[in-house]
Amino acid sequence: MSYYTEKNLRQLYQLARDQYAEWGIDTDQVLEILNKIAISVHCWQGDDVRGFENPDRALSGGIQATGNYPGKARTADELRQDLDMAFSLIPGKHRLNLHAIYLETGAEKIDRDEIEPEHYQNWVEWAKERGMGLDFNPTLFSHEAADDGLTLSHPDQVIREFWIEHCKRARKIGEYFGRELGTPAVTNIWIPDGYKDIPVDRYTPRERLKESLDEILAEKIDKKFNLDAVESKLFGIGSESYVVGSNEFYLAYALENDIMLCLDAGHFHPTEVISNKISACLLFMDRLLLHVSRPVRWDSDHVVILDDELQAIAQEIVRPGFLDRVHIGLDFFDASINRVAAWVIGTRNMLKALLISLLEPTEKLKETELEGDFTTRLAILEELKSYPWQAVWNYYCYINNVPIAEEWLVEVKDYERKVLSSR
Ligand code: RNT
Ligand code: ZN
Repeated sequence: MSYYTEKNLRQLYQLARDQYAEWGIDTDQVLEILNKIAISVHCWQGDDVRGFENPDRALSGGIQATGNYPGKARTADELRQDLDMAFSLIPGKHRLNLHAIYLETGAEKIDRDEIEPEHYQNWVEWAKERGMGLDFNPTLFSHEAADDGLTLSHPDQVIREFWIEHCKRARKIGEYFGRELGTPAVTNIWIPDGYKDIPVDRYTPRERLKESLDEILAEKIDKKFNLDAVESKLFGIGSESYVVGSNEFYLAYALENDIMLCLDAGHFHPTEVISNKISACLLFMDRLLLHVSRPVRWDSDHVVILDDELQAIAQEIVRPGFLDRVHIGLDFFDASINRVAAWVIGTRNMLKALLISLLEPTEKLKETELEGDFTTRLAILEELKSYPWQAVWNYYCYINNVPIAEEWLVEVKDYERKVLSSR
C-alpha cells in the first residue's frame, strides 16, 4: 500500500500548516491562490515541434528537438489524448498554447497565409469541454519561405508579405479563441531571422521588421479577446552572429506599441537571467509573457527542473503580487524521454516553484532587508528551504485528485505500454 494514504497526507499537511502559521502564512489560502494560476502549457512538447501541416518537414529556424523516444503524437487526436493524460497528472486548471502548424485541414493543403479559425475548431471544442483557455503562435519556421532564415525582415517584399499575412491571420485566430473561450488568447510572435556570420548592416533588417510588425498590428483587436506578444532572442543555430529581433528591439517595440514582451529563459547570455528582468519590465509595461525553459549551455530547451532560476522566476512573480500581470508559458521540447512525462515534470515543477514562493513570509523578510539586517535575511531564506512545502504540495495534489509525488510515473508508464508503444 502507498505511504500516501489520506490519513498520512492530512496529518503531514496539518503539521506543515502549523509550522507556516508561526510565520503568519495561511497555507489554506495559499492553496486557493495556487489553484487560480493557469500555466500555458505548450503543445509542441508532444511531437517535437512538428505539427500536422507536413509531418515530413524538418524542424527549422535554429531550434532543435533532439532524441528519438518512441510514441510521439502523429495526429491532433493523438496529441489531445496525450495532453489529456498529462493534464490528469497535473493539479489545477491550465491553458494550452498552440502553434499555427497544429491546424487540422482534412485532406486540404492550406498554406500559412491561408489559415482560418475553422482550422483550429477542434482545438476550441476540446478546450471548451475542459473549461480551458487557448493561446496561439504564428509559425514562422519549418517552411520553404523561411529556409534562408529570414521572414518578417526579409529583403524580398513578396516573402515579407507572405509572413505578414500569416501573422495577421494568427491574431484573428487568437481573437477567435478569446471570444469562444471567454479568456483572452496570448498570440506570441517569434521569428528566427538572423545571420550566421557577421552582417554589414544591422539596422535595415530591424527597420524592415519594425515595418512588418506595424502592418501586422495595424488592426486593433479587443484585448478582451487577444493579447499580442513579441519574443526576443540572442542567437539560434545558424543565427549566431546576429538576430534581428533582439531584446532591445522588442523591449522598445512592445513599450511603444502597448503590447506584451515575451522573455524566454533560454534567450539571453548564459549568466543573464529573466528573473532579474521581470521587475524592471513591469515598472513600464502592464503585462509580460514568459517562456519558462531551461537552457543547458545554450538555448537547448531542456525540461524545466526545480532549480534556482525557476524558483527565482516564481519569487519575482509572487513577491510583488504580479500573478495577474505575468502570463506563465512553458517552452521546452525534449525528444529523448517520454513526452507526456516531460510535460508533467516541467509543469509540476513550475507549480511547485510558485507554491514555495507563496509560502514565503515575504513581508517579514522585507522588513529585515529595510533594516539592513542582511544576516537575518540570508539566514531565514536558507532555513525556509527546508520547510515542509512538500507536505503542502502533496496535499494540494491530493485535493485535486492527481497522483502524489512520484506516483504519477506509474500512470505514465502504463500509458506508454497501452497507448504510446503501439504508435
Ligand atoms: C525559439 C523560441 C520559440 C519556440 C516556439 C516553438 O527559440 O523559444 O518560442 O520555442 O515558438
Ligand atoms: Zn520561446
